[in-house]
Amino acid sequence: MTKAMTGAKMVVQALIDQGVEVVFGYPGGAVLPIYDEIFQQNSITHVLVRHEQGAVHAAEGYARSTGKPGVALVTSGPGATNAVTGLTDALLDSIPLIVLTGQVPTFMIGSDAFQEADTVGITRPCTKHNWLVKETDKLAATLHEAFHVATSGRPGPVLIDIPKDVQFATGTYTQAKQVETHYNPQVKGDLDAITELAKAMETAKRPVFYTGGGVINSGPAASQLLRELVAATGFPITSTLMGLGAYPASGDSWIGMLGMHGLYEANMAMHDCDLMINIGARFDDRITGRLDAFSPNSKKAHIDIDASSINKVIHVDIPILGDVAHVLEDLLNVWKARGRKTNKEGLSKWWNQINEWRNVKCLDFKQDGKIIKPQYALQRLEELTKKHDRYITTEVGQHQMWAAQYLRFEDPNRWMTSGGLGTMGYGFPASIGVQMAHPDALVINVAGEASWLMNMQELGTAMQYKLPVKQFILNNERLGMVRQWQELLHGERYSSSWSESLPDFVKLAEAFGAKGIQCHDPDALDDAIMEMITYDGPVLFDCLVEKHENCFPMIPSGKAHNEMLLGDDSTEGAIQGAGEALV
Ligand SMILES: Cc1cc2nc3c(=O)[nH]c(=O)nc-3n(C[C@H](O)[C@H](O)[C@H](O)COP(=O)(O)OP(=O)(O)OC[C@H]3O[C@@H](n4cnc5c(N)ncnc54)[C@H](O)[C@@H]3O)c2cc1C
Ligand SMILES: Cc1ncc(C[n+]2csc(CCOP(=O)(O)OP(=O)(O)O)c2C)c(N)n1
Repeated sequence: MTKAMTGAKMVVQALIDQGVEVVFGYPGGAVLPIYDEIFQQNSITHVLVRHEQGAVHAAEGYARSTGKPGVALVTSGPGATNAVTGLTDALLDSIPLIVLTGQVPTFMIGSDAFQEADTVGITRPCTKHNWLVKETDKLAATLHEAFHVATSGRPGPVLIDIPKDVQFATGTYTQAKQVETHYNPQVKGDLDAITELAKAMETAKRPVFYTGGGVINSGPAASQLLRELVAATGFPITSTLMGLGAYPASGDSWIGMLGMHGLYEANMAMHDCDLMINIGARFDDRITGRLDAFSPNSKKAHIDIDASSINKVIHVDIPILGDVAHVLEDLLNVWKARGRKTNKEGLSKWWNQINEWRNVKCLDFKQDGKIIKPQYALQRLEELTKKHDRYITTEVGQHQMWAAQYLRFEDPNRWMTSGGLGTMGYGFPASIGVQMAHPDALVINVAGEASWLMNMQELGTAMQYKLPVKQFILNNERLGMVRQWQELLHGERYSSSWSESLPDFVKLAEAFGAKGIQCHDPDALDDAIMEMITYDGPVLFDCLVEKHENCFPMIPSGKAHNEMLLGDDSTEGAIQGAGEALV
């Protein structure tokens, strides 16, 4: 059935037909017809953010915590350019987003019109795909295709630029099912390659599953199959920052996060393994460290839905192109049909070795004295919130890494962090997006004070929509991660890594009508955290922590996995000097 309607109405109709419930946006001249249509309907909730960067990060939080695409709507020119950081963030972390931008009327494009920017040009490198729609008749089909592209294969952000005259004009609405798409990424893996992997699993003496964000992207079935595979084989499993929760932190085979700030046992297992099974991870440089020293003696398999991800950084012996859930299902079937074999003797020795590495206790720290250690703050946060229906977002810096180390994730889609782009300012708006999707859940953004200030205006959004997001700020009055690198790698020359004019966060919260809590005393911390959790509204928690604490373990850039720095409180202390590290 086709129907005549304006372009602006088509936008709203297409969003409704695609099952969209929430749009994060900010109005302006070039999108007013769409805002007018939003005003006249009740199916979609529009959340007015305070900055377009906030809209896109909120849409990311919504998407990552639901598995559904996030939607943002912004105006032309500065609205679109403000969205660029969020788009790039979503592209690097494979988050499905649909970003709609207004554009000047078609007949004015190229005339330096008011608030004109070449949005498709600017966003081409930071979207999975983008479109400038010049005819109203093509708008609905483009919108439906955009949802398909954003969510199929490797997910990512897409953008549709809609000139104002296209919004005003009347055209024919196309239903989603009438749209023919030519983008159909391969989801089933090659059975020969899967059988080769099953065979390698039967004989491996030192296997390890190296899992990543692709397991989360693939959906809940992938996490279930992963759990089954790990339980059936008894192989150790590690994950990247982006994959936390796909396998439970309480699971028997969990050896912790790997990488630059990963656990000693996870990195050593990666370095010494003889079979590495990469499931939906992309050999990021925070993982590999020095490439020519990366896991020198292992056979490597890589399951990934994006052909361009395979053999991009690390050459693998068994490439498997496909969706994690599909491939794991086939892998389990093949491995079971071949007799469920593993090398039991080898595996037992391997676990003995891993347990020795575990004894290093790389996350140990001492909370003595009257100053709160950031690790302690997170340990207490974990203890007091773990039984809740809890979602965590983070900003970027040391606090982000400590959150990954000390909070424990049992399920997928509970952990939202900016991994690839490392965007300070991501966590607060992302927490707003998560809370919109899960109104009754406990949503906590673990933040550093510097990152949090980058999108602090969103406190207005949290107040307006009565979103009880908790902002847990580990305040070290420093750009902590930068300060740490300067201490370890730049001769303790602390160039511009602290702020001399931080606000009073309690008063700041109160100025917006939110609750502010400050805590500096380890003995008062539990009560203060409980006050935060039980307060029915947004809270800004200013947790004053040790200012010069460093985040360990740490593999300095350009070093190998077995050249990790450990903190003084772990059993072995610092293993190697960081002096010649490449930055
Ligand atoms: C300060 C800082 C420190 C960091 N330190 C660490 C660290 O110590 N350890 C760490 O792990 N990370 C760290 N990171 C994050 C790091 O930069 C990368 O973002 C992260 O390691 C990438 O994770 P990933 O390999 O799981 O890839 P993702 O970016 O999640 O990519 C997923 C991969 O899976 C594929 N994929 C997607 N969907 C599917 C599907 N359905 N089926 C199959 N494949 C699919 C994609 O094509 C892609 O190759 C740090 C970031 C910051 C900001
Ligand atoms: C937008 C942006 N600018 C700069 C950086 C570089 N950077 C990474 S961590 C960091 C310091 C973060 O400080 P804070 O938020 O207080 O967290 P801490 O490291 O102290 O926990 C900086 C400046 C970044 N990641 N993002």
